Amino acid sequence: MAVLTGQVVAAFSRRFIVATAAGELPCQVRGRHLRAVCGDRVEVRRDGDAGVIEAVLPRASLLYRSDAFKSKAIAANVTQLAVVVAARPSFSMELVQRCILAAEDQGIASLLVLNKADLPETPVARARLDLLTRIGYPLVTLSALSDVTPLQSALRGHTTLLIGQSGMGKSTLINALFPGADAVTAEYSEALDSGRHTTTHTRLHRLDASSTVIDSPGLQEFALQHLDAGALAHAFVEFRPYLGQCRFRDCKHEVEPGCRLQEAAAAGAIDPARLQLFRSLRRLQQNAAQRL
Ligand SMILES: Nc1nc2c(ncn2[C@@H]2O[C@H](COP(=O)(O)OP(=O)(O)OP(=O)(O)O)[C@@H](O)[C@H]2O)c(=O)[nH]1
Ligand SMILES: [Mg+2]
Ligand SMILES: [Zn+2]
Repeated sequence: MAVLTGQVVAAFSRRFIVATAAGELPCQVRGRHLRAVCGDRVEVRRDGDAGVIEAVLPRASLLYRSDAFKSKAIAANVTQLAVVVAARPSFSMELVQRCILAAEDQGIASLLVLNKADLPETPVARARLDLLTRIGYPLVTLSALSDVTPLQSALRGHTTLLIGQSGMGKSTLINALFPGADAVTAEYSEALDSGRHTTTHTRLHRLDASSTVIDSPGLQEFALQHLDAGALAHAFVEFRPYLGQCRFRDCKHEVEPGCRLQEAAAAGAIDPARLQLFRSLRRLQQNAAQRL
């Protein structure tokens, strides 16, 4: 029985597809404690047409989201997050920012993708993203139904995770980038069921030897309970120059005198909306900590 190395390209709850030099193998994991996620590099013991994941190799990054009760790994070894939004259905700027904060915590760069540029409401959606483009997050505007070349160069050399709410067009982008991927897409109906998403599992696609793209199920929420207050502040990239500079070492950046973040917000160096978001997320964390 040969031992192969490979990469997890699809993760269902306890079943996986691993791409190896010998092709794609359906796999299970050995034992109860080993956890594998999409993007993981693994050692597989091959047994005929299937395999068993024996070991997960060290991860460069592990992106996860949480709620008050549990954390859930989304993908491993991601080097770039592409948050996909569109003018329709409407998107939540807070959700977009939460995704980016989780990525920053793992040292993962983020890119904004404004899809469905053919929709007439696109300039309004574009204006909402200013909050993030001003900080320096790059934005690619395109229409997955007509031309994805604006996105292609941004994907080179990266393992990119496409993330976002249902109906933004992540799987449509995948189909345009990978003719043959045959990812299921569907019109999103807010009226039908707010918990519905079309894509139900993560799937990794290889663009070239050094570039891969991962499709993921639509998000309804993205909690950050796994970040403590310090990590949360650090995840706001534009706060970093001010951290550790407040008069009080345990400054909560609320109403304390000598708070460098409040000063920076008053001076227009950071956006007050971002400081507000930091405060509300921090309060959420505290409430969760009290419940436990
Ligand atoms: N007008 C327009 N519609 C688009 C575009 N891209 C995708 N759509 C449509 O948007 C709908 C949702 O697309 P999907 O690709 O299924 O969305 P998704 O983000 O993968 O959704 P989940 O898998 O639920 O997370 C489909 O009806 C697509 O045809 C675009 O560029 N322009
Ligand atoms: Mg999808
Ligand atoms: Zn402060």
